[in-house]
Amino acid sequence: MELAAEREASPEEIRSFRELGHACVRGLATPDEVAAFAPSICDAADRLAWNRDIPPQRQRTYDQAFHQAIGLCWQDEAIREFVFAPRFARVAAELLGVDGVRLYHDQALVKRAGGGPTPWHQDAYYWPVDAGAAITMWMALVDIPPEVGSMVFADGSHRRGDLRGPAISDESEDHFARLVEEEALSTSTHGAMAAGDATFHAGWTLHSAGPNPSADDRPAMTVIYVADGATVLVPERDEQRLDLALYLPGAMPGGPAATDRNPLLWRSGT
Ligand SMILES: O=C(O)CCC(=O)C(=O)O
Repeated sequence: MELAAEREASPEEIRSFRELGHACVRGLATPDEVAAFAPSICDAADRLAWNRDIPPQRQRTYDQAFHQAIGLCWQDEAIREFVFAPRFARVAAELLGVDGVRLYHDQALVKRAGGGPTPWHQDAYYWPVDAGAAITMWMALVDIPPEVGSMVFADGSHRRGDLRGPAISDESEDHFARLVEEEALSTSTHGAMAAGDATFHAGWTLHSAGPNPSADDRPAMTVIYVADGATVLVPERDEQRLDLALYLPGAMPGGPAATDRNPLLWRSGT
């Protein structure tokens, strides 16, 4: 199945992303398209999640939130087609307002039936690239009911940059939940999702997600894009050093974020 047919980001999606730091794009993939790819993604996620075998007594909040499998596009050709889809990449580029985007990395996030909440965090905490040049797409691979829902975003938090909280953990949850409460930050969620609906959020957009009280797993696939022409920054912390080694192998601070693991996925006019 081809995911080549493109679509433009709408003015409302662009406004939402730029003003609020997040946007919801309903129906970015059709139910048939998702049905063609989801089994490979879910099967790979089940086999390859790095945190799938942690015994319950050693699981941190983060491990209880979801099984996380990274870099699936390099494991399976069908998944590569999904992750490299020009349709998704074009929306990412247009929301960011850039001429082209490259792959930063992909990850499947499967919140298990009964799984816990996703603590508040900022993705760019981990990224050795300018947060304004990168964007996360999160796509529902099944219909997600309201009681499970999608992410909760702190509106406009992307404009505040690094809020200097800790890595995703109980500590980040405490730190950022206090910030949200003390500053009475406005939050929003796009709520229930149909398979193929996606949200996009900016690197510094503060976000979290609720638990999964349902009897069904909640698989989602994410693709993180970096603007074509973005520069690698000097890593500030170990998490950024690790991301640099894993997702930009061989790239040097000051140089382009464009290794052979970062193919160009969409460029305007091509
Ligand atoms: O799937 C979730 O619960 C959270 C996802 C998330 O934090 C992200 O994609 O940045």
